[in-house]
Amino acid sequence: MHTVKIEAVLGDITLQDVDAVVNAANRQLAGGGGVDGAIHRAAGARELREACRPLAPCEPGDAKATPGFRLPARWIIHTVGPVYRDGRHGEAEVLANCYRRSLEVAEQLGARSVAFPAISTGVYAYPRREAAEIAVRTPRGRPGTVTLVRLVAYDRETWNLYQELLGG
Ligand code: AR6
Repeated sequence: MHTVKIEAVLGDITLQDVDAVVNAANRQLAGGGGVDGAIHRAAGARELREACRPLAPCEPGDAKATPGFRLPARWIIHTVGPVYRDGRHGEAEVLANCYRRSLEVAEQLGARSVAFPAISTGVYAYPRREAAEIAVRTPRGRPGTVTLVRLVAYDRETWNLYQELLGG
């Protein structure tokens, strides 16, 4: 049994040299803005859209995999985060499910290293600190074949939160 290492980096998820990158997608898996747009552009928008079409819809908290196409990563795991309202509509549970399900799918693929963006903290307006707590806590101590979880912050505030919560 391996213990999973959790690390935080500041950077662009499309450049991560890992087995699988997670995408913060929408239910239709149709591409969009933010990290979703960046992943679609970098992977190859046409191929990725075609690969996603038969997998849609993806419910919030669930995750589905496609090839990584032109990304350094071999797979893309598309998950759909919660739209944040007031924290009383099960948002935390759905966000934790995104991390949990993405790791399950990674296991099924045989991926050993997985990079996550800060799911739901952009357009979906999840408060950064609460989201970072879930991102750090959910993969912790998880048994299985994934040995590296890399939390990719795109802004310094998120990176600082990850460092603080990881005790770095
Ligand atoms: N690498 C890593 N992180 C990034 C990158 C990047 N290249 N670009 C943005 N981020 P968002 P959501 C960060 O809005 O809130 C899309 O249109 C960004 O700073 O991408 O889950 C989908 O189609 C933020 O911290 O995703 C959905 O409709 C984080 O990624 C909707 O947005 C997530 O921001 C999903 O919204």
